[in-house]
Amino acid sequence: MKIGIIGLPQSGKTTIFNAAAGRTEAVGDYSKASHRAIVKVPDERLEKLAALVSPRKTTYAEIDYLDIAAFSGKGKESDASALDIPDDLRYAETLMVVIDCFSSDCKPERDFNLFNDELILADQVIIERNLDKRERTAKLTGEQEAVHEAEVLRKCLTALENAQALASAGLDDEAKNMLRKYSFLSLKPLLVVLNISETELGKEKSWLDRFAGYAISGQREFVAICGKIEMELAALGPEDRKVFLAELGIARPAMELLIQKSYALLGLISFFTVGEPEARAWTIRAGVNARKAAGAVHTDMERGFIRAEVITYDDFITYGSTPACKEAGKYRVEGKEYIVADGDIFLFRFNI
Ligand SMILES: Nc1nc2c(ncn2[C@@H]2O[C@H](COP(=O)(O)OP(=O)(O)OP(=O)(O)O)[C@@H](O)[C@H]2O)c(=O)[nH]1
Ligand SMILES: [Mg+2]
Repeated sequence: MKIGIIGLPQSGKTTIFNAAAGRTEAVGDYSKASHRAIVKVPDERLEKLAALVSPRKTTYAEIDYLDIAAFSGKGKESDASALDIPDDLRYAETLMVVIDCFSSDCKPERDFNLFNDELILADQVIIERNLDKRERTAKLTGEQEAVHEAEVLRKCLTALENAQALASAGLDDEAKNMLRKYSFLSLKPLLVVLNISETELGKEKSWLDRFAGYAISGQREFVAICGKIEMELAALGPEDRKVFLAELGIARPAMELLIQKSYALLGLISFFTVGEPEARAWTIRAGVNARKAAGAVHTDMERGFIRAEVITYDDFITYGSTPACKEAGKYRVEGKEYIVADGDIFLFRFNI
């Protein structure tokens, strides 16, 4: 999964990137430098499965963090066409926006609104670049698809002109699917990181309450962390980290919290494949069927899907192996429409 870390200049993007990825890139140098890191998603369940089957290789799910300085902080006044939005950011599934809540003169609500305006402007520019051509094609060909696309784009433009993010423009799934090729930023789920100061540790709840009115369930969620401290924690070894976390009263390090929140925001779940060569965690959206899940492993498995053989995580841990689960009657055969449950262990049968 790709997560783009964005926000206004000097909001602490690189600090949060370091905290999330355990890196030590320079912060506070006004460099607006971009960074990228791939991190393993910590996964206790995968570790327990690996301990049981001793595979040659254990492969964690991965998150690809991009730290990108693309926003000016001028909000509506900015020349949106000059905004430098790299393709990498367009391909991100989630945007993590960092808000300065640590400076003595911070104005987080204003900053969030400025940022949101720029997000909306960036999408508006894309539509303005495309709408004329689409409407002309629609008129010329009269093709139903083209007409529909032009209509949806027009509806989006109206929403954006009214300062509304596309995420809250009431688009149905079919419209969202059609719009996928435009990679609109304001349609992406947003995890807002309130970057609080060291002195505000312990008051995360009141920061979250302050922004409760901005949250949109499943679209825009908030988390409050102190980037500076988390960055220092992330640079420590696991043992030292535990000691400091306890001393600071932090329940979960940002490294884990940000992943957990992103998974929840996107409605992601994990399934596992477990064998002697490799034990591996896979990430998919909740509600996906077995055939689609097979496709996450390999497109051939989706195309030639025959059936899925399934053991639940708890059963595998209880009985300790696939043969033991079979003997205990805990081995199921499911068809392509079976909806994957979090923690399912699969063996996909397919033919090509
Ligand atoms: N006190 C305090 N300072 C912070 C915190 N997070 C970031 N800073 C400071 O804010 C400044 C900017 O941090 P960066 O992480 O470089 O910000 P940025 O958004 O990456 O900046 P650009 O990439 O240049 O736009 C640095 O001096 C950081 O030390 C925090 O949680 N507490
Ligand atoms: Mg930076």
